Amino acid sequence: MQLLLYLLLGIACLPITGAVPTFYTSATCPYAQRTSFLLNILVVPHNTVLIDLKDKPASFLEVNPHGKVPSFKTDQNECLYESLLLNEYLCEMYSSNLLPSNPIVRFKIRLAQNNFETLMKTFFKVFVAEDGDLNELNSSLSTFNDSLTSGYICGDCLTLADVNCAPFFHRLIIGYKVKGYDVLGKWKNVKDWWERIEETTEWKNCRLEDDRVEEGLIRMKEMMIKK
Ligand SMILES: N[C@@H](CCC(=O)N[C@@H](CS)C(=O)NCC(=O)O)C(=O)O
Repeated sequence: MQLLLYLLLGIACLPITGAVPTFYTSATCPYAQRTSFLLNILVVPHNTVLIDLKDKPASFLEVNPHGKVPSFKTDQNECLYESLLLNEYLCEMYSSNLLPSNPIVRFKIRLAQNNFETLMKTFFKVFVAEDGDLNELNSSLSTFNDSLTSGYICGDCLTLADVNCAPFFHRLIIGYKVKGYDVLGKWKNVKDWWERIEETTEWKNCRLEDDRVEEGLIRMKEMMIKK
């Protein structure tokens, strides 16, 4: 009995030798911020490596030859990337109810993300053009506002759709502000939804300062105009 106890306690004290996953991110990337937000919610033990995208280290390119963030090296040495796919993997791996197993709910989450991506494309188009037409964007935002009646993008609780859309919505709010418009003042459901996101500690812990978001948007605009 004593021997058994000793063995059990001894095993419990063995150092954990399994590798910890590594998350490759950059300071301002909204795609990587999706994954930061999710990793915070799921409390996944991991190492974080901040990549300078203008000077990518060889060690990062060895992990992901595409050189994109977010990238995630699993404890099995698999490199995963593409934020939407990576975040689905994380939800599945860590059994999160942010992506329920019900196929219809999963479909709705993916559809909402799809629609949101279309909205963001319109936003970027309007933001880059000096005389951008706001009508199309306003109509998409109105539809988005109507879809938020239950509190979150897919119903009455936070799902992966909210997590994946949040970093981009932050850019939209700031981009609108730069143009002199107040998105949150105009659409009530959107405002309430955004306040719910802003209240979460997990978002606060990966949120970028508004000034930095603005700088990033202006840089992006200059680059797009040059092209
Ligand atoms: N579709 C990708 C986009 C990721 C992406 O474009 N990340 C940018 C930073 S925001 C990047 O890594 N750029 C480096 C490069 O393209 O060389 C995703 O969803 O993860």
